[in-house]
Amino acid sequence: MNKPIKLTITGAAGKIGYDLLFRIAAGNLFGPDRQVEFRLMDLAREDIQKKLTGISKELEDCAFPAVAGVTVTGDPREAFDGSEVVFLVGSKPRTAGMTRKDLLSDNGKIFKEQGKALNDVASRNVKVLVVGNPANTNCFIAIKNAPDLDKSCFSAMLRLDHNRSIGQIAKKLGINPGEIRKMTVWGNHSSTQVPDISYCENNGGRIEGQIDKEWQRNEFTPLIRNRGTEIIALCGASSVGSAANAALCQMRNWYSGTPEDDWVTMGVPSDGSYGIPEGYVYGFPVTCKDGKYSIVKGLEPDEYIKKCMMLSFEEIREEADMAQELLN
Ligand code: NAX
Repeated sequence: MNKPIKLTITGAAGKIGYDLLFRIAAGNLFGPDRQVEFRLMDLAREDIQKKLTGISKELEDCAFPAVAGVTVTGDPREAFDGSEVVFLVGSKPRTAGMTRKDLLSDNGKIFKEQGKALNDVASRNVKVLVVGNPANTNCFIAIKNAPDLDKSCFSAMLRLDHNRSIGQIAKKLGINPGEIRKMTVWGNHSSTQVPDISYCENNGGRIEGQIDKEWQRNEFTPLIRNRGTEIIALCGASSVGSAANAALCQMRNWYSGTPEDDWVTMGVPSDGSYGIPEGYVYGFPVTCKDGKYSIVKGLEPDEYIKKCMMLSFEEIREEADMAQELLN
């Protein structure tokens, strides 16, 4: 029998962490028979640790066969010790009226400290998915603080944007979302992101020929870019169920691979592809195999998309500049 997978969720006492935890424990990430040793991490505050203890008892009460053990901690080193799969969710969520840039000063520090702890104690093949916002830049900060880990151990979550795009295309065409392949969201997980349907296919062939350009530019793109804000306005809090689902989808593809003839969007350190300078964490189409991701090469974005891609990159560069003191 395989050894249990060591898996950490930070911010496990928060909304996304809580939702994600029970889905993984139920077998939605590795299958119901693959055992997982959970490390639930959140702030070391007494009230929060008490809540985590309560959550760990709830997990016991589910009697999930896949749960090999649960540790509750406020210490990142204990949380990441030997970890193979890590979800960095813990951070402040964006609230109404707050930009993602406002978040950087509060949340960036967390990813510096956790990057260092991962560097020191995590498995050398760890897969770290950064969910906490601003996700691309927090991931960049964590990478810079973990020089002994390969940068391909890290990715930032752009899967919610990817899934939102597929959901809207399916709705527009009146088809099942499961039919849609090769969606791409370039850039930053922010209002500058570039949802690009140019390569999307369904059973009827290329999607582009089935949807007019005007809808794409004037309705679809703004809707996807502003969906997070729309959810905050309606629910009074940022996305939870769809965010936990996206984290699960992104890690599942990374761990188990992408289907033949398809790809997914992940925020990954650029290798210089598509004119995005090396090292910056940017949304790219990727395929995954044997636990590794590779950026899809050879696509030819049109001039309009290229311009939008560079604008989103400029925002990422600006955020990285603002985070200078956290980079080493
Ligand atoms: P919650 O406020 O419900 O939970 C956050 C948890 O993180 C809290 O329990 C808090 O105590 C904990 N925390 C704070 N600092 C910590 C630290 N240093 N170490 C460990 N834990 C710490 O927020 P929630 O709704 O769960 O959102 C979590 C993060 O996900 C936010 O940054 C949010 O902006 C981000 N999101 C990212 C998305 C993406 O697509 N990349 C979409 C959804 C979400 O907005």
